[in-house]
Amino acid sequence: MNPSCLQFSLTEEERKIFNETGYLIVENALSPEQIANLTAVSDRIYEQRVSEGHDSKTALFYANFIADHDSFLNLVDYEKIMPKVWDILGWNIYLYHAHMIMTPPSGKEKNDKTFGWHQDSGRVNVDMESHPRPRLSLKVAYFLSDISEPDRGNFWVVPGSHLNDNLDIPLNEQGQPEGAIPVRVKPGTAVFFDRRLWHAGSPNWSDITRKVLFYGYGYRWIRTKDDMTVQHLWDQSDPIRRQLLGATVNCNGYYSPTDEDVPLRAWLKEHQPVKA
Ligand SMILES: O=C(O)CCC(=O)C(=O)O
Repeated sequence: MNPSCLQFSLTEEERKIFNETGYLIVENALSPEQIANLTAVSDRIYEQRVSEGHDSKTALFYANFIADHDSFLNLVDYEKIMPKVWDILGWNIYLYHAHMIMTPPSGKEKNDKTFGWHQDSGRVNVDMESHPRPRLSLKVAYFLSDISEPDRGNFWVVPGSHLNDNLDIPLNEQGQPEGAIPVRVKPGTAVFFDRRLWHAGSPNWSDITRKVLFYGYGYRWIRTKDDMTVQHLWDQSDPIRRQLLGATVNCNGYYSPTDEDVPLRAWLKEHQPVKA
C-alpha cells in the first residue's frame, strides 16, 4: 500500500454523513479508463452467462468474481477507497463478499410494486440480540453505468434507516417505504453503505443496462458470504492485500490477530499513528 493513499482518508464531513445517513457517495472514484476496462470485462462475463442460458431480461447476480480479472482484484485495496473503509471499520477487516449485478432493461411496463427491501447479512439480523444492530460490515458499490436518472434499475435506500431494526413496508406491497429514494449517480461513482441500511435493487425500466460491482468489507471473524476462492492469489499479493483476501496464520488469528495476521495494523501505526 502506498502511503499516498492517505490523502483519500475519510474526512470528518464524510464520517458525519455516513454515520447519520448510513451511506456515502464518492464521485469520480473511478477514472474513465477504469470504467471502460471494468465495463468491458463485466460485459464479457455477462455475455458468457447469457450464452450459457441466463435470461437476458433478468438481472444477473454474479458473486466470487475477484479472481476473474486483475481489474477486479485491483479494486480490493483501491487507494481512493480503502482508507475510508478502514477509517470506518478499523484494521481487523477483509473482503468477506463481492458480487456483480448486471440489470438489463426489463422490457416491462413500469409498476408500483414494492421492491425487495432488506438489511444485509441474513440471519445475523435475527441471531444477534442488540439494538441498534451492530454495523459489522459495509459495502462499496462501484457504478459502471449511468444511473443519474430514476427508473434505470437504481439502488434505493431509506436514508438514516440503519439504526432501525424494522422497516414499515406499504400495505398490499404497493409503493415504497416512507423516505425511500433512488440513488442517482454517474458512472465511476462509489457508494458506501452500512450493512444495516435498509436498501433494495429495483427493476430497470430504461433501455440502459445497469452495471454495478459490490465489494463487502467486514471484520475478519465474519465468514465469507460467497465462496471467495481467492486463496491462490495470496502468494502474489502484498501483505495488506493478502489480509484483505482473507489470509491468516491460523484460525485463532481471526479472533486474536498477531502482527502477521493483520499487517494493516502495523502499516497504520507507521503511517497514520494518530488513528491506529
Ligand atoms: O442491486 C441493487 O442495487 C441492490 C444490491 C443489494 O441489495 C445488495 O448488495 O445487498
